[in-house]
Amino acid sequence: MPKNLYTKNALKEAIAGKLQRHFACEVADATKDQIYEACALVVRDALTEHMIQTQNEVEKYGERQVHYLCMEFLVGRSLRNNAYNLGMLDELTAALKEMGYEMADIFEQEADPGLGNGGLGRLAACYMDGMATTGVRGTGYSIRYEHGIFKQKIEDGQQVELPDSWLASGDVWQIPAMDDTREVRIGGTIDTHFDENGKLVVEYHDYTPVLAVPYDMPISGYDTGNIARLRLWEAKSPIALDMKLFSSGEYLKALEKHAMAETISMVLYPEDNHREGQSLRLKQQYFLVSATLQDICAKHKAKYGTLANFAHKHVLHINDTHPTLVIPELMRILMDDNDMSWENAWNITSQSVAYTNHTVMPEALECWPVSLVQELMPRIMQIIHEINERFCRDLWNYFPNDFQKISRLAIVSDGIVRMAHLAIAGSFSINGVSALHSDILKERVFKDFYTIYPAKFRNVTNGIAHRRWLCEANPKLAALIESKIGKGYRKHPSELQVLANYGEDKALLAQLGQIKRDNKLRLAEYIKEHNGIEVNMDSIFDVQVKRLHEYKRQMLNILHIISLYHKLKDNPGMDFVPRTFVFGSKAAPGYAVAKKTIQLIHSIANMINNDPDIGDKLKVVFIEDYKVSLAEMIMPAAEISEQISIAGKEASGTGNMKFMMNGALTIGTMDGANVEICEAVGRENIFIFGMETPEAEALAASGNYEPMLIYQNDPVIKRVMDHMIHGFGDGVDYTDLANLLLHGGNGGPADRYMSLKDFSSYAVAQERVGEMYRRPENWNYMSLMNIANSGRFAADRSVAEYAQNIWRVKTNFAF
Ligand code: B1N
Repeated sequence: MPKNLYTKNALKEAIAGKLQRHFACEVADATKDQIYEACALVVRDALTEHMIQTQNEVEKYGERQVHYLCMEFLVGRSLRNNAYNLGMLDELTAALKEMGYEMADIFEQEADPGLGNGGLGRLAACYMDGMATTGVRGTGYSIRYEHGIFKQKIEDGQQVELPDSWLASGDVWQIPAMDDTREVRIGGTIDTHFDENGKLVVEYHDYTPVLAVPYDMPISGYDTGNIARLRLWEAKSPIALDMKLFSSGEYLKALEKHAMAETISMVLYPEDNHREGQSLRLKQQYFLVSATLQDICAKHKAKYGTLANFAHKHVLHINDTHPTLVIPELMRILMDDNDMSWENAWNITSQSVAYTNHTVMPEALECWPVSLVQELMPRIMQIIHEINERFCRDLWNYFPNDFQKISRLAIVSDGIVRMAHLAIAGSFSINGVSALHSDILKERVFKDFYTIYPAKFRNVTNGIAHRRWLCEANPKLAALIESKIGKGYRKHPSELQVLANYGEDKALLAQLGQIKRDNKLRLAEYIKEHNGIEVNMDSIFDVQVKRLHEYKRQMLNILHIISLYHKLKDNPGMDFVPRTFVFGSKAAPGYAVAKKTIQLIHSIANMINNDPDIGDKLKVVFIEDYKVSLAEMIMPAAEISEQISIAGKEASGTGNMKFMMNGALTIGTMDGANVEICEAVGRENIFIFGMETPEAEALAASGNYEPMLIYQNDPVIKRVMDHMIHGFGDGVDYTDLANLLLHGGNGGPADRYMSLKDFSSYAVAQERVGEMYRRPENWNYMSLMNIANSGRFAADRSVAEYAQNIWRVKTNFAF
């Protein structure tokens, strides 16, 4: 639909038309759900038109394209985002209003696709938005999981996982592209020999064929015709089940293969920052990689007739090591299917692949048993062995005779394939996701690789889609900002900086406070409705929403809440700045400590929220089923953003950026991107506490962390821990968690994340938060400084850095 048709009346007519054709109903009889779908179809028409144009331009100009491979894309809802980016949100809102509907109600009809776990998947989605807006020719590739991240229910304070079936209402945005269906081969055996011309022949026997069927989601850029496409592969079996085979015994075999194929895209693994060593996960990874590469190569060959210029035309960006098999798979395609020599294939491959590392947690670094790779993808294992041999020969030149080091750095060693080593060896660029994290990669995690290939290492600090997280999620704040500095920041986020000139503008500061209050009210109503808890509007909304993981230290927050409770119990009349602590978090279903921590939050919430001595001075709220659409309501309402991981473990964090951009103040450790947030806003506008990375790492390495000494010497901590050991009056036993903090678990060292060590400085920082909150004008000033300095954390900036320093493609972004 051309832009001049994005008028209220044209939209009304278009929506009515869709209702008539798709649901055979008129506006007056339509359900909200049908209205939503009609709106989505209208917006989709505009998108597909842009998508075709974008594809045609890519075809015509043959510019280098970026292919972003990620096992997760946590895209969130699409209707509002696309309408906003296409510049039709206001007209659509007005059109719906005249039809008798509130836009917000209609948005709520859309499923929130949970095709990811947390930060990694959401980052990929934010970068699609960034690529579309900055003019990068980008395609994302992932799996069309039938079941995304589980739906979380809380029963008796405990997490229960329910399947999420987002496809039921979420497929309006996905356009099937059956013609691009590819076949991926899993398992079986191979037979390699040279034919009479000396050409390598690879024969495949008894493998399981799996069809990869693509569905495309167009994602619009803001104020541009450029569209980024997200291609989601669905696994289908081509094996027709034929009862005639039954007597020959072939039927069951066929049935088994059929079922295996269709399982591949059935479910997203719900682990975050943890590797899952199951064969289905490896099949998923290879499925994604093989389908994607076949697709790119087939199109490339159709255009150029050769793959020799592949690296000039494509970048294959792998989001963490999960798609690392692109390296051997591209080698396979170049050599086996295109007769290329090893050397040529290797040059092309290693000049096409770029790798982003997202974690230093040892339990998340991927490795696969050789035997499993061999069983599921025998040809790929052969190629990995060859890559490894050549790589070790190279290592020998750098570290002659140092067998130990070479075996430590090898790709294959002790029957294990180390995916990160493969990714480093086979790529031209490796980057971390915050300045601190990139330094840790160079200085510690990949130190030896850094000595060999210093030029491969970079940093690109993460960024978030600021239009979604600020303009759309917080329209009142956006309107206030725009009344002062105009709309330029929508495309040039650094212009937010101009807001810093308004620090003395008392009226503006008051308006900022009022908007925060309005957003708090919306969250309070949600809490009232869903948790039955009445929260105090004058309390500090102190929020920790993120995956539940020990290193993120929700526990530290909880311990502090218990200590506040004790303080208030001792002296109920004290002058206390009221607080509402909000948690939202999913735990991996197999992660017992994380699940128990969720239960602990509930036990404490019960105790505190129902204690008449406490009244509305302290409340603890757990928001069930935290997801993108809830985050969009929570971020604008937060006043304190909890970013309290132990220093050196959170690669970046991106929630921290969303909070800041919405005017929340951070209480945090010097970890991940908190370091850069601190630098951006200045120490006076953030609450920093705790050990810094060198100290935390040294203490952990020394083995001298002795929480029992802290317990014995700090009466506040002692009382908190004793309370945990005695329980919170609901019969649930928490000695297991207490023991973990005080003595360590399973004979291991005491609490690797050293919550007790940072407790007192955290409590002091929280004390400062309370004092600052007593002076609303100062608080609002700090809030404004956070918003004003958040522009550098926009995804547009991150994407433009990737484009300039890694992908070497042009953008329209001005730094
Ligand atoms: O990636 C985010 C960062 O902001 C976070 O700090 C980081 O924790 C997160 C295996 C992961 N790292 N690794 C994962 C997710 C799923 C999985 O199966 C690892 N997630 C992160 C974006 O850079």
